[in-house]
Amino acid sequence: MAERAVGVTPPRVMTIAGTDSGGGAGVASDLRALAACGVHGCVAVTAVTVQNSVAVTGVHVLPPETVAAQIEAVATDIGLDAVKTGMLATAGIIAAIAETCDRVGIGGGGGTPFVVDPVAASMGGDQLLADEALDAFRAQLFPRATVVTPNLDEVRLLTGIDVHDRDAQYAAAKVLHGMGPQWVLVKGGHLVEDESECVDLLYDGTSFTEYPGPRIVTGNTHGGGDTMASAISAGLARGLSVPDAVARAKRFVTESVRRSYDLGRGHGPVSPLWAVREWWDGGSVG
Ligand code: PXL
Repeated sequence: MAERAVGVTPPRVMTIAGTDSGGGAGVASDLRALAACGVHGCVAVTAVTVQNSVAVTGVHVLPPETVAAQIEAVATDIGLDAVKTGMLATAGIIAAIAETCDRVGIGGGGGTPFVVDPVAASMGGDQLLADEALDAFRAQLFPRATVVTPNLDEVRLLTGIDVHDRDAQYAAAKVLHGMGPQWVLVKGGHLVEDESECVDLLYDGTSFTEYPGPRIVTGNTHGGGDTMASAISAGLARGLSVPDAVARAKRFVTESVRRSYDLGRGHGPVSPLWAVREWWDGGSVG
């Protein structure tokens, strides 16, 4: 009997995030993006959201010890080449993550690359983070982060800066960098002054790099930020530098938004598995 060839184990990335019963954002989009980017996705669930394409109508938050235990179980057996965070829900969960990161060597100088996406609300404005948890983000996760990836709504919550133009985007990057992360990516998708492009801005405390991409006009961007942070963490796990991981993730997200689709009566999801889907649709199967 022919032996099955043993596959090469891909890099391993953990998402610490919430679930979305509509399958658009959070854990679902992260795992799709991680798979598409060629890494093995592991999961630490923080909260279960009751959600469809229109609204989040319920949130069940897991105990901080259960979040910490999921991270520790995976880190001490499977091992991790990068970690990303999404919806963290409460200050208690953030504290548990920070403590576990220190214990198992995630983030900080020399630790496993740590991508912190400071998710605060859904596209419809439903709150995904307790108000008092913003302080915990700034004090406990930002100093441990390899890169933080706020959108402009999250920038306003974290810094008080209302970004309406490129100058303010630069100013916000400086303020956020002062909170301790190695790199800051201020995403420009919500910047209305840019009509035909979305410019993301990367800053490491010394130099700025702009990442322009075409603006694809659609309401179906649910899960877009999660996909971006997941793709960055996959790139880091695969050994790319932060600027190269961001450049690749930016192109990947643009293509995922281009293939986004209608779902329900609200915001449809981006489509990180577009390349696999094209393979199926192309008749290469069977
Ligand atoms: O896209 C941000 C996000 C992350 N995680 C969960 C979400 C959302 C947005 O709705 O529901 C669980």
